[in-house]
Amino acid sequence: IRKNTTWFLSLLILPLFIQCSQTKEEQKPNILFIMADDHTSQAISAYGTIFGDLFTTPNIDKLADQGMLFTNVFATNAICGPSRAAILTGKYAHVNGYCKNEKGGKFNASQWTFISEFKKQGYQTALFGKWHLGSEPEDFDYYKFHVGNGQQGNYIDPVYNDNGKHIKETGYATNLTSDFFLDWMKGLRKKDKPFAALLHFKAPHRPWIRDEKYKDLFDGVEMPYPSNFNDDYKGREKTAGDTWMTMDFLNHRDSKVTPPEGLEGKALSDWTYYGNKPNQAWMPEGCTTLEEARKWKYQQYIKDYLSCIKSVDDNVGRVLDYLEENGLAENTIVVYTGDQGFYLGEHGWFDKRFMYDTSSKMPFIVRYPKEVNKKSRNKDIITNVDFAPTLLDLANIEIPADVQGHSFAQNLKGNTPNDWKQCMYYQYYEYPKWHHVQPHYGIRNQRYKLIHFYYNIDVWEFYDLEKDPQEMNNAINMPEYQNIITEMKAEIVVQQKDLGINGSLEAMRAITDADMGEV
Ligand code: SGN
Ligand code: CA
Repeated sequence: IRKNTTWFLSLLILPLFIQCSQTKEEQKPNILFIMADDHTSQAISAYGTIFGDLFTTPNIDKLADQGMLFTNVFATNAICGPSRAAILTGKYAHVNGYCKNEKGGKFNASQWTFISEFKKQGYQTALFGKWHLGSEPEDFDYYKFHVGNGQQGNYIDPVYNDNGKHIKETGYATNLTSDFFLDWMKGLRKKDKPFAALLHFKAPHRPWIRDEKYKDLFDGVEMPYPSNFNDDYKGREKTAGDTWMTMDFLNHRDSKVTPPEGLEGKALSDWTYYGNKPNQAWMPEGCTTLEEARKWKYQQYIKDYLSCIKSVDDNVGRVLDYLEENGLAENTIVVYTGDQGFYLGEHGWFDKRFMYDTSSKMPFIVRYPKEVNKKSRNKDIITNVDFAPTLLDLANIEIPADVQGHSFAQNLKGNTPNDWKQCMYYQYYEYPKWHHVQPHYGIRNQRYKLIHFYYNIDVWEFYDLEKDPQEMNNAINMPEYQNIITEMKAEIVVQQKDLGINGSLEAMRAITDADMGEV
């Protein structure tokens, strides 16, 4: 009888044991890192937009509703490849080796990344959509990323690198990239392991091509303009006033103008990109002044850009539904972000690059029901090198000492540490292509920003963001700020030393001049 009882008891206990070990395994959080290329917070309704009911992002807003929305998250170098490299490595561009898109060469994908660490810890890792770092990704169990167009990818019938094989797919990139992610979730993924997946949309990157579904969206509507659309760049003539990113630089292709009949080859290509260079501002039909042309181009641009985001938002909805329907919503950390901010007509521009807030600020939303309060908001100063250590920290994985970013896991839980950093360091190297933005570095704290433009000009700018959130008044010479400016100049030296940046202008210029190779 005794023997039988023991046997019977062990039968009862065994499943409990299995149950326990499974629960522990399941408790490792999954990571779903969603990033849309050039998606800026002025185009997410949860952040507040100037478009009112004309444009909303209900699915991204749902994440903000169920999690934490951040208002002071910054890219440390506001362009694509460098932002992606900083996110993956938790290190600044000069350390991870990827400082520029143009002549930036190839990202060394065999270096440590948060993905390589998750893989090492037994996670299933995967990448979908935009990679844009020149090299082949490493440490992903599965990847399917955009090739063609220097890895920028295409909107319609794009070619993907599917685990080493180039495949031309049929359809619209945003939908396809989501399909591939969902296929992997349902199929190839090993379901007994946690996952860390990157879902990186090409949209809403230039040339802002819409899905058929949204071809008529905003027809007959005049979209509102940002209040500084007609910036005259006073006091910033050599910096903000000397770019190739005003509405004048939107070319025929951007503006979706049909080419005249009979154009072929080089003539067709010249016509298509006409507008890209200085003194090529062209007049759309019906416009007689530059001012009218700028408004006309803005209307086309903003409607296309926002239409691209409607598709992103729809697909975020599909993905969130899948997580919910499969019991994965509770235990998955969902991040939604863009690789940098973007100008939607502010200062009269499109594109990004500047340390000014509109382009350096990233939208950033995290949903993780287990640890993060619903509808929570955070305004701590955080940068893209902080993402990698934070995700590892949330999964209880040790952060290597050479990672430069800091975990904000406590901030996410609503307990910002008292000694949390008060300012961030920024540096942009690429010049003159694209868009002719002077290389610059600087620091920003909760109230002030100091920038030095250094390549072939020597210009300092200072902004009081409380009084001048749009950064229209360069206050570098105003007597009342001289003490703060002196302090911040000293702080720049401290930051550069801490980060291992050689602050000599020669060394910095050399990075801009270096040809690391085209992708
Ligand atoms: C392309 C775009 C630029 C854009 C860069 C970088 N020109 O070169 O307008 O700034 O990408 O974008 S295009 O005519 O080819 O569209 S990034 O997102 O990769 O940094
Ligand atoms: Ca980008």
